[in-house]
Order: sequence, then structure tokens, then C-alpha cells
Amino acid sequence: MKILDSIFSPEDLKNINNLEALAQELRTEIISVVSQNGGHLSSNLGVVEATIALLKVFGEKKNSIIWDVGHQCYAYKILTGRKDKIYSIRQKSGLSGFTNYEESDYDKFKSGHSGNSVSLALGISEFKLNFKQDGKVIVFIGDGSMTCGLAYEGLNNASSANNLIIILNDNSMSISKNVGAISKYLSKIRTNNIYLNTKNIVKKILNKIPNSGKKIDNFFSNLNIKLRNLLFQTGSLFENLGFKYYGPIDGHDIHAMIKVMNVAKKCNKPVLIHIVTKKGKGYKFAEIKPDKFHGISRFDIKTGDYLKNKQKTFSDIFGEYLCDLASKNQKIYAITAAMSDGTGLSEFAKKFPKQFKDVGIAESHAVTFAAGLAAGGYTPIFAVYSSFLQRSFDQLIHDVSMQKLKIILAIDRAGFVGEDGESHQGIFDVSILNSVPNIVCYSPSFFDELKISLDLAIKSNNFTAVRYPKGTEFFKPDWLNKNFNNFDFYGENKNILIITYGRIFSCAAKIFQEFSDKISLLKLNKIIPLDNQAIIKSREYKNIIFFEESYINNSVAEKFGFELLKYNFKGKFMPIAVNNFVKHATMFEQLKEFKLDYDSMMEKIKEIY
Ligand SMILES: Cc1ncc(C[n+]2csc(CCOP(=O)(O)OP(=O)(O)O)c2C)c(N)n1
Repeated sequence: MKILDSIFSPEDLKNINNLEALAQELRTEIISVVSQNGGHLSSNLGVVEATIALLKVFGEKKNSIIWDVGHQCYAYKILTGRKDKIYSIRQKSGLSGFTNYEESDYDKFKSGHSGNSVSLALGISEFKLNFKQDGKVIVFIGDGSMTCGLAYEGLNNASSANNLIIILNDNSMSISKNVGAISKYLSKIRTNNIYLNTKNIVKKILNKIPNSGKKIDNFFSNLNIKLRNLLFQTGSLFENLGFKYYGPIDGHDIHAMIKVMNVAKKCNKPVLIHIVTKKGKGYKFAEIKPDKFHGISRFDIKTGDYLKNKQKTFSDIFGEYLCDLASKNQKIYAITAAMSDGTGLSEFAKKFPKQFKDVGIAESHAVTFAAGLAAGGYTPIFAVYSSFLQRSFDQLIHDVSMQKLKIILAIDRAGFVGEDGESHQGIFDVSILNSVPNIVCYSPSFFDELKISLDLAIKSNNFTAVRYPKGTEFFKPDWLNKNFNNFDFYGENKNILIITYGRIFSCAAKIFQEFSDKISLLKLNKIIPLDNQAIIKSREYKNIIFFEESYINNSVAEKFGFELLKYNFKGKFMPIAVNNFVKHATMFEQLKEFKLDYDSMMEKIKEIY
């Protein structure tokens, strides 16, 4: 019988002696699940031991455990009563790939976006302290997420949170190699020779002391502060912020972590435990290439190879084309917020290191940095996933638009993204951009249109966004107008006009190809601002159905309908867009759920003709 078969809640960990064997079982389970469902493999493998220690010490429900990003919570889910459902992870109606309060009391929040954990924890901590509630609030945050400005806003306010414990999981990786001064600071702590020696001293002492938290505490406390700082090279940052600092601790040594966590449990001040782990631990391929296995689709466990042939994606095209453009234009400057690979910028980074910056998980900074670059004379291009751009709303308005600066946003993952779930869907960028004055936004449906959009953006003096979907292009009709106009009408039918843009234009185009006598089609390329001529011509139609793969409020459809009213449109206007958060499922299931796939479009059209 597996050890896992005897664990139904963290309580059951009390009876388990061979925790290393449990870690091994968890690893095997996680590798198996992710190989079938895809997911965040290397992050999860790295925290198996830390999760066991965490739940062994803080598994009671009176404690609140908050995972930053939450992508590394698979072992946590298995050990908190969700073992039987783990094979449904990231699938429609199955477990989420992040923490999710709808699934379990052990999950305090829905997670997905990085850097918010300390602030969330401080809120819970404040309530607990004021209402004299027992229990600790524990944050689990990676060194990558510590590149988020938001995390420091939290740390800056944490000094009186006496029930707060932060576990800093330092694996020196974000998705790719971590960047910036904080990362260098942590690396200095880790690699310092004194640390290596000290680690052994600490380990020896920890091993000698049978569960005597007090003695360990004394050991740490009684060391002269100066000596301790010298030994650990640490006191400065976290201690000056008001934390009691323990570390660095080997994050794969369950017993060492349990002991230090028990000490932290007794502290009456904020504590930061710095653990050092290996991303991808225990699976050869993930250890060698932790970035490839950070977020991965289905793969063969034996070879580590993807099970699906990788098709060219919009991100690939963007990255390649930007390299072409930069080879002729030294003023092009590309920025990523910790997503070089995902946004297709890895090659650019290698070829044009002086025209590239990975700023860490710092989307707000990235936009304002771009504004500064533009003010200095560069043509900055910030490549960012739609959902992470949400972090930069004020910067778009205050630091770019209000200053009349020209920057370019390359908005990747616009629209549904599938299995990553609610936090990651690219459905809000259009609503956001519709609130930014003087911005131009193109929504290409196909690879060549993406290139033309980028050309237009670079040639113009406008603040421009180009938004494009995850993955590859869909059906591309051969009758498509080769010019990338602001808009194009197709067909003669005056009864039904279908309007759409972006990826789902392909579904509408297929329908038009089959039923060109029954419908006409309007393809929008420039979605912000809307072209008046498109509105004026649309007045001629009796029924307009606007299909939009974006959130409905402040959508292009809403703007279009509003403009039609201004132009005295007398027909029927039917917007079909996303009206809620989007749960994890395949992208095709999501399109279907929100009635934006071929069949749903067809059904809607049939209601009318
Ligand atoms: C605001 C935001 N930007 C980008 C991401 C994408 N992202 C997910 S995990 C991750 C790296 C996190 O690194 P770390 O916190 O060190 O965790 P690790 O995976 O290394 O354990 C990034 C950039 C995100 N989730 N949220």
C-alpha cells in the first residue's frame, strides 16, 4: 500500500514516519499527472519536501496558508484531501491548476498572478490579531515572485504582523533564470562559502537537538547579531524590514525545515524562512531544463518530449519578426516581464542584448520603463500576456497616454488561453485599452496580419497595441483581402451582418464561406478607435451579431453598439461576448461555453434567417 493511500488530510501526516518515501510518492504522482494533463511541473517538483514540512507544522485549519502564484500547489492539493481528484487537474470541471477557495477550505484564495501573497496575508493577519484569533498566516513565495514590486509594498507594511511567517522558496529561477538585484542578493547568500560551512553547522546542530525548538531558537538568537549577519550575509534586508530571518535552509531536507518551522511557530514577530530548492528536483529532464518544464503541455515521461508536435505560434512569429525589424533599426527595444520564452523573445534577447530587458515580474514597471525609453528616443515594445497587462492600468494612462509617448504593446495570449483558468484568460485587455485615451489597437487574425500590425505600429507616432492569441492561426480563407485595412466588409446580404475580429474571425469566415447568400461579414482589424466608416456602412443591415472573444463591458461590441445608436441605427444589434470569469478547460471548450465557436455562431445565425 502506498503511504499516500493513508492520507486524507494534513492530520494524517502525524502518523507518517518515512516522510522521504512520501516525498518520493508525491513526485511520482505529480510527474504522472502533469505528463497527462500538462501543468507546472518543475515548480511543483521543487517544493514537495517544503509542502510536507509546511503541512506537518501548519496543517491545522486555524492557520492560513497562502501560495504566491499558486502554480506550485499540486502536492498541497494531494495532501489536503484532493488526492482522488488530482488527475482532473486543469481539465474542464476538474481541479484548478492554482489554489481555489471553491475546492477546499485549505485554499484561502484563487491564485494565478504573482506577488500579491504578502498583502493578502497581512489582511488576514490583521483580522486575526485584532480579534485575538489563534493561528499563523503563512506565505509561500518564490524568488521569482519577489521581483514583483507589490511584494515589497507588503513587506514594507509587515513589521507588526506578529503572526506572519514567510517562506521564501529560492531556486534562483523565475520561469527562466531570475533577474535583478534581489536575485543577486539571494544568490550572494546562497553561494557564499561561509554559508556552505554554516549550513553544515546548522544542520549538525539541528540534527543533534531532538525536536527542541527552544534550543534552536536560542542558537539563532544568541549568536551575536553582527556575527550572524557576517555568517549568513543576510540580516540587512529582511531583518531591517522587521523580520526574524532563518536560513538559508536546505529546502529538500524535510526534518531541518520542520524544526525551523516549529521555531518560527513560537516566534512573536514576523518571520522569514529562506529555503533553497532545486527547480525540477527528482525528474532528470526538468532538473536540466527547468524552464522548459515550468509550464508544459502533455509529455512522454521516458524521453521528456512533448506529445504534440509544436506548431508555429503567434509568439514565434512575433519574436522572429521583431528580430528582423531590430536588425534594421537600432532604436527598437524589447521588454519582457519574466516571460522571454512565452512571448517569443528568447532569440531576440540573445541577438540584441543591448536592446532587450527582462525586468522580472514587474509589469507596471515595464510600462513606465518603456515610457522612459520612449522619452529618451527608443521605440520600446513591451511584449506581455494580456492577463498580466492588467497590472499596468495606471501606467498606461498616466505614464504613457497622458505624456503622449509612443510605446508599443505586443499583447500575447489575447482571448481564451485554456487550462490555466480564471486568472490567465486574456479577456480584459480590450476593456482596459478602451479606457486609455489616444491608443490605437490592432487585432490581427493571422500571422501576416501580425507582421503588418507591427509595421504600422512602428511607422506611426501613436501609442499602439497589437493583440494576438495563444497558439497558432486558425482557418484562413483564400478570399481574404490582402490589404490590412482598418476593416473589410464581405458579402451582399443585407439581412444579417456578422462582425468580429481576432482569432474567431476564422469561425465566422468558415460560416460565411458556406452561407454567403445568408450573411455578410465585417472583419475589424483596427479595433480601437473604431472607424466611423465601418459604423456608417453597418447601418444598412437589419440584424447585426457581434461576436467578441473579450469581456463584454467596455468591449468593442459595446462601443460599436453605442456608435450605431449615435448614427440612428434602426435594426437589431446582438453582442455575444464573455460575460464572466472563464474557468479552466480547453480553449475550444471555452469558445463553446461562451458561444463563440463555429457551432454556436451557426445556431445564433439560424435563429434569425
Ligand atoms: C503578474 C504575473 N506575471 C507573470 C506571471 C507568470 N509566471 C508564473 S510563475 C512565474 C515565475 C515565478 O517564479 P517563482 O515565484 O520563483 O516560482 P517558481 O516557479 O520558481 O517556483 C511567472 C513569471 C504571473 N503568474 N503573474
